[in-house]
Amino acid sequence: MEAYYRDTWAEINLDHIYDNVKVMKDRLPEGVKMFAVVKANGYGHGDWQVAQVALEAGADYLAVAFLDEAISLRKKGIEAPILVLGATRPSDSSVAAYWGITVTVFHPTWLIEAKKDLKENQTLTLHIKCDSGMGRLGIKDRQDLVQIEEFVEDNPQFIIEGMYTHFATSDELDVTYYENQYTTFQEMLSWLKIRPDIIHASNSASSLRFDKSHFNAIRVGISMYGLTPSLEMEHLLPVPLKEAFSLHTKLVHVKKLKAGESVSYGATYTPEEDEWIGTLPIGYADGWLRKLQGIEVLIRGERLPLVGRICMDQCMVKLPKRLEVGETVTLIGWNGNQRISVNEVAVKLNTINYEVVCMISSRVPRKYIRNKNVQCIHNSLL
Ligand code: PMH
Repeated sequence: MEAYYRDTWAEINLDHIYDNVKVMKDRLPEGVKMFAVVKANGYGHGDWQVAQVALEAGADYLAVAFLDEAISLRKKGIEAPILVLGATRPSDSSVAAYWGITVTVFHPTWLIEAKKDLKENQTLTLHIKCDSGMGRLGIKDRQDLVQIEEFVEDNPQFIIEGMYTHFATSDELDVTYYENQYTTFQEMLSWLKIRPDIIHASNSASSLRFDKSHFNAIRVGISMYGLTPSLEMEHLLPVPLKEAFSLHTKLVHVKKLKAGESVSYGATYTPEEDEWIGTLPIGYADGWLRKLQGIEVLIRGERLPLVGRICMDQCMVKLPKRLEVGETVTLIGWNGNQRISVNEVAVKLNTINYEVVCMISSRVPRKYIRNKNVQCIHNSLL
């Protein structure tokens, strides 16, 4: 049996992810840990595969958004510590403890509820989340932190391993808001009676720009995938990053359209002269959104525009001449000596690179490259 039966696939270069983790880990002072953020299926790259290679390259801890993502990694054999960054329902505490997963506590009442669920012989490891200015999850008041510490003192089933916060603007050139958050978090740390082992605040942007906010761990997502946290700070990246995600398809049909004939739903594209048109088996259900009408793709190193509306499963490309069915078409990545970057697609969509890699759906099989060879192929359908 083949790993997939369609001519569309994403290629994930795990060698690049390895190099990105290593180059960032090597910059850190001795003793500073690295969390590899593999939520959202490793930002669309594949959580398990990215987790494996990140750990190999020196990451110490994994981070995901919610409990299901953490359990999924455990079920695939990942034994490294995993932190759930988002809210875990207190009624799922015993499940988290069963799988040995660290959860985030962001309010004292959460602990009271969680205690009801936890079995007597179970322990649950916690990181306290502080809201220093993100306005999302986290304690803001000293009293809440005191209550959390007191509760844990009286309930040894709970272990406070870490305390953290998250920056809202560390990828922006103006550092005012970042500095305010940094100061607020420092103050929150001073409220603690006992300082937990792991203090962390930095995402990719702040860990690459501000050494002072390393504390003793950083949480790295986007830069591990080889992408800049923002275009604004791209020139400030202290290390080279290698993009890991590329997206490819093949010409499945090539035909000549006569002048005046149209392409796709709405007949929005009508060439004035006879024109060669190629059909590609990728569409908006794969995450190649309708808004990408008009973007260029690469064939034999040449930039060619998508014409007509993008359909659910297919779209059409304007060809310079008759080309053969089976020709490789690159939507993201290198083809010949031309490249379409994730950022180029993001700009076209008026969004950020994070969203582009996350939006390529699970219908698209992922081909993993390790040590320059295809290591495995993951197809969520078969
Ligand atoms: N820590 C937390 C709490 C996060 O939410 C994220 C990313 C990271 C670390 C990693 O950030 P980086 O990818 O910039 O390195 N979270 C999100 C988010 O919620 N929306 O976009 C990125």
